[in-house]
Amino acid sequence: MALVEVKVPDIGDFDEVSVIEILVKPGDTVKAEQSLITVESDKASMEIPSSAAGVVKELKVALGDKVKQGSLLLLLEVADAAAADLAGSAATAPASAQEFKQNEALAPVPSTQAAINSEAPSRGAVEVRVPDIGDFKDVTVIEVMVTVGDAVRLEQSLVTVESDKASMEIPSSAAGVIKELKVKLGDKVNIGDLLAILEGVAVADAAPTAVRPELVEGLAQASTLRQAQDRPSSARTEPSAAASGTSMAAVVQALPAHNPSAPTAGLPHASPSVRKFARELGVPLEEVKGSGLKGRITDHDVQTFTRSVMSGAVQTLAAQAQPKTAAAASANDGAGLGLIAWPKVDFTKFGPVERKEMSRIKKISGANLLRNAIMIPAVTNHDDCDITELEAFRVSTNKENEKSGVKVTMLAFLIKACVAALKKYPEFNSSLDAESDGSALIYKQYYHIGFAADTPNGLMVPVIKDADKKGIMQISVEMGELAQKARDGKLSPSEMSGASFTISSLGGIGGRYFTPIINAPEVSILGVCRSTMEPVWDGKTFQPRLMLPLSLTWDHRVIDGAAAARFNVYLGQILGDFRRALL
Ligand code: CAO
Repeated sequence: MALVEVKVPDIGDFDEVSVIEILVKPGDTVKAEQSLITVESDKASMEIPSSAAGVVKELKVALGDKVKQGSLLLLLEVADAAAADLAGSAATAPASAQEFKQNEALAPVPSTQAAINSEAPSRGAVEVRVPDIGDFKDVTVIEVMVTVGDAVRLEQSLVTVESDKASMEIPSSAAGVIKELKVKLGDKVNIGDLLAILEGVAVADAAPTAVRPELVEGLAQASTLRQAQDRPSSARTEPSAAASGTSMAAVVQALPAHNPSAPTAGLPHASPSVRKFARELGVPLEEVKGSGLKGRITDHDVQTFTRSVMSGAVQTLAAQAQPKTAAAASANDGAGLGLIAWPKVDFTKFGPVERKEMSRIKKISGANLLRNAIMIPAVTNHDDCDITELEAFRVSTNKENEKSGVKVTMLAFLIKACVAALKKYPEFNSSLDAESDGSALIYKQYYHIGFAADTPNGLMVPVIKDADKKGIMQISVEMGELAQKARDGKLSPSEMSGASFTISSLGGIGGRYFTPIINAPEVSILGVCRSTMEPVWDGKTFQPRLMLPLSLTWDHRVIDGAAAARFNVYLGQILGDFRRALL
């Protein structure tokens, strides 16, 4: 066995191209001509095949690397005889590069295109045809990037065509407005086929060469000459020839037919520009469902996928691979989020320890909290409100009702005050519509308020249904019952579901402010801490006032900071004087 270096073949004048896919890994057995990597310029992509059969020993490139002719791609272990042959076969290995070279040559050929444009039906209208693609026959239109009425720039991509080895975008030979499209998805096209008719053409871009017969003739001759030079026998051409539009037909025909069992078979189909777009957004193309011909992924598919992920309607596989429990989160290496690994520490080195399994509720709520914390662009507004009179009223009410055994809590007032604020600012009582990829809001016309309850087993969120239709006393009673059920672990699923807004009160415990995590798919949550008597300036003197700290967390996709501030101010006004809720 011998070790052979596999390098980037002749790709013409292209200085550097990006490695966008690596189709093999160390240990893989590859056949001669099996695709190893995909490289891409800004106009075309191609797969670079192996020059020999063997076993991949070492990869020398990574995704995103820039490579050029002669760059080392990988080390291949091949049989000795094959290694001996390889030097001789090296000249044919770069053949595939000619395809790429030609693909690239396709894009910037306005001069050749201008020649074709000489057949324009009238001045101001230009026919855009398939440029010189040599003997390459019947390429399929896999993407039409423009529609009638679109204004296009010179060299703006109009359609993407695909052979069995490469896809390429065909640019417009002139600037103008698309008057007619002459191809549709799935059509087979060849050199010279009419793609579109432009009108209102920017004559400066296209006309000068298009209407000069002597130049047209010269170009036509040059084109004929090139085709004659580029017969299969001249599979290897000089880079300069590629740049001037060398035919790729001979080279393409010399390539092996696409092998569906090769590693490329499972790869998503998308044009170079769509791949680039997906990479910029960090979208894993293999998870995107293509709506184009034969499942081809379009720009729109990438946008739709992104919206779905942002709204929470869809999770990427990486997100799904995230831990199902908070405990697992700490064990996870963070790779799914592209984070550095979670520290793994042997705590026994520092002192005695005891390991205890987390409760089932903590594991479940932890996983939900993790998702909500990561996926919601959450902001928290802190504010204080004056509840001096309200607390005095609450205390006196409880004294009057001592015999009834019903204790009115501050939380019951908070629930009623929140209902009033939710009615005034309905987006706080909404959810992103997961069905429409998060591009619409569902405004709830009910007011079911969840409240966080601290239980021995962990955090639970029972829900007071239809809080708008209930009085303070009824809410207080119901809250006491639900809190007790939560502590006893006896809450039914229906008693914990359907909340449109949640309050988390730490008032009975203490603290100043905190940043509660939104309970998705709700879009906001109110955190409340312990009220304290504070000196408040009334314009003349400092007055002792009971101030309640409020922390409102909101989803910035749905709510703006100004709306959040208004919500908090209004909530404070209601708690300061409940008569305002009647206005
Ligand atoms: N400021 C000052 N005192 C307050 C207060 C506030 N904001 N809120 C409640 N209190 C007082 C109450 O008046 C009560 O005092 P008395 O015993 O003298 O009447 C005492 O604190 C205890 O109240 P409570 O907590 O039993 O009752 P509650 O209605 O305020 O709350 C419940 C009920 C279920 C929400 C609460 O028991 C609880 O579990 N809170 C924790 C919620 C939680 O864990 N949130 C964090 C979620 S994020 O991890």
